[in-house]
Amino acid sequence: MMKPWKAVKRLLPLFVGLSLLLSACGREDLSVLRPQGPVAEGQLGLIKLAITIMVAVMLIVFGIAAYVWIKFRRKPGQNEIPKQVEGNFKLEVIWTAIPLVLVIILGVFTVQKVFAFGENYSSDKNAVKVKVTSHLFWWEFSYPDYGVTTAQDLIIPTGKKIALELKTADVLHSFWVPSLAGKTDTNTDGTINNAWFEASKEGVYLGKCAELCGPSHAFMEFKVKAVNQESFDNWVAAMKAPAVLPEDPAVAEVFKTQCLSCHAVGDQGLPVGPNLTGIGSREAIAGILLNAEGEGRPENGKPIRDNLVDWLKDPQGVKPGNKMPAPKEDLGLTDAEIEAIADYLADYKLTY
Ligand code: HEC
Ligand SMILES: [Cu+2]
Repeated sequence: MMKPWKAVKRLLPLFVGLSLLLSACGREDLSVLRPQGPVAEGQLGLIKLAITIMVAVMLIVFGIAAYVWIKFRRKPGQNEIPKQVEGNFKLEVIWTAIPLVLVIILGVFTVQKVFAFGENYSSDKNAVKVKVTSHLFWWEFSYPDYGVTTAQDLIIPTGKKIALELKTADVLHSFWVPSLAGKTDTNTDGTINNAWFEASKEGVYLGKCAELCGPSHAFMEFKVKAVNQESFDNWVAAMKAPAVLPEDPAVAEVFKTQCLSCHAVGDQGLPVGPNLTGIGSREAIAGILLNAEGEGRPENGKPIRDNLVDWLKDPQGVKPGNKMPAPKEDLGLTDAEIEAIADYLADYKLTY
């Protein structure tokens, strides 16, 4: 037989590996354990309540079991079968009633939160309404009350309810910002899901698509950037300003004919792909190439111009299966034109 310490030594790496795996290797920005707003806080509260009840039940049940194993062990020389007991009415009532009470406690708090967090605030005057549309593999955010549309970075004011109306443009995706709220699916049957959240503090919160949707599902990231009310108002005003186009007329012409057939900047272009207004101020390019100037995780980022060049030279390399044609191979741009457009987009910043 294996000695106990040998078994421990063999199993230790497994347990270390599993605990790393279960902690998602330390992606703190994707943790539900660091809530940054009331919805995520309430959801974490439910997790804590359930875990507390489960741990208490485990301790009591395992404690009684251990007591029984030791107390009623077969003693040396004891050969007769012990007295058989069954059908103790009092005990059976107790162990039916206790779990019932526990389940009722869990149920009452859960149902209460499910209704509170499923509340539709889209006609609330104090809430900021945002229409979220998921696309393979990017996120579109439009603000019907302000007449602006953006992509990848959802800009919100702190301390306000954000009333989300979620739908998809293609397949099933799921909207998830772990530090602000749980997941909400974007349905394929045309129905709209409502959800809301609120960010208590300014900051950049990582969001992810939480429904396997295709080859670049894992790259379908976005950011929620919470700013103060004044910055938010400035951002809206800057988004509504007339479009800024490349200064060089030849570059502007290429950009208008080859890019504005799918993208919009300011009041120009078409909304097939992500809106590019003020893309120079974004946290990331295509949601996944982190910009060094951004606030998200700058230590991992590259200068925005380099990210734009990486994307424009090989969009399929960055996000396999995405719907953007390759500027060089498919749209016939030269390297010089691609770099000129990258310069222009990197400089297209919004002050807010
Ligand atoms: C056929 C439509 C189409 C054309 C034409 C097109 N794009 Fe795109 N573009 C897209 C789509 C769709 C995406 C989103 C890809 C993804 O993230 O899955 C995208 C993404 C981008 C992004 C990243 C956007 C973001 O929010 O981070 C940039 C930058 C971009 N395109 C620039 C260009 C430029 C410059 C041109 C012209 C040379 C161009 N695109 C032409 C469809 C198009
Ligand atoms: Cu998705």
